Amino acid sequence: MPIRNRSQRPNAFLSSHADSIIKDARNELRSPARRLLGKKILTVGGLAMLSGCDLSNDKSVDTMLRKMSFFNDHVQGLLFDPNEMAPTYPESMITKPFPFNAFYDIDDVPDVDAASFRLQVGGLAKGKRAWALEELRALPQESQITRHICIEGWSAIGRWGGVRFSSFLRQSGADLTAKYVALHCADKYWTSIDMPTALHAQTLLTLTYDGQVLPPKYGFPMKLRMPTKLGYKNAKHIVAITVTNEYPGGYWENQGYNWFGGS
Ligand SMILES: Nc1nc2c(c(=O)[nH]1)N[C@H]1C(S)=C(S)[C@@H](COP(=O)(O)O)O[C@H]1N2
Ligand SMILES: [Mo]
Repeated sequence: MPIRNRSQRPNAFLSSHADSIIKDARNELRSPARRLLGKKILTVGGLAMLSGCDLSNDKSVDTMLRKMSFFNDHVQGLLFDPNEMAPTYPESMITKPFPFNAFYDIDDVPDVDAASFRLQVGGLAKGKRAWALEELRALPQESQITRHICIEGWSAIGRWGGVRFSSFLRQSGADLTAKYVALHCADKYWTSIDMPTALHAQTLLTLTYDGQVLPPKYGFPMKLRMPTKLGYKNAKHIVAITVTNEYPGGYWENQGYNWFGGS
């Protein structure tokens, strides 16, 4: 959350009129031209700045921002074009070595046992199937060279290979009309994505990095790669997937990162 100036008093007018501000903004965005404008300005921080809001610990302001953040997710969801592809790159542009990042040090990367590993699919999915690694490797594989963008200020190009997530979800009997797909990881990290992104053609359940079995630091046994989303949405070490209509949040999202987290 962008804290502009903690010493300034919260804008009492804005905080007490949060509902009508949100309603006005929503009406403003009904026409397509306005939506385009929204694409440029409607970041959580941008919206807060536009409204001249001075963020503070004040509870009502916090509530307003929470609403704005949800509103922003909604708008981003509307703007998401399932047919728009993220750029791909030539092999020569792969970043070497590809950076490691997690909410802990590289020495604490989880060690997942390949033989006993089962990927659990639960929630709104028929059969609640569990997949062994070999079964996932036997499905048709695709690969992509795309850019991973981390909110902490770095980006890198890498090559990932694996199963198209939309076909995986179909084969798992997932309800594709559900709102969310939650990703639970071996390191207690979790995140969740919107169904249109889950079904995007470039969203891959990756099992390899640069042609090799995905190494532990990059998320063994699997990382969900979405070049349309920021790094923190790209869950590593996935052990369970839940299809749901209840907002699942995420490790960073619950600490203020934008939930939609993508384009
Ligand atoms: N399980 C898990 N997945 C995670 C994270 C994490 O800490 N744990 N960090 C996220 C963040 S913020 C980034 S930038 C990428 C880093 O992936 P990399 O180590 O392959 O570069 O993983 C994402 N997925
Ligand atoms: Mo990140």
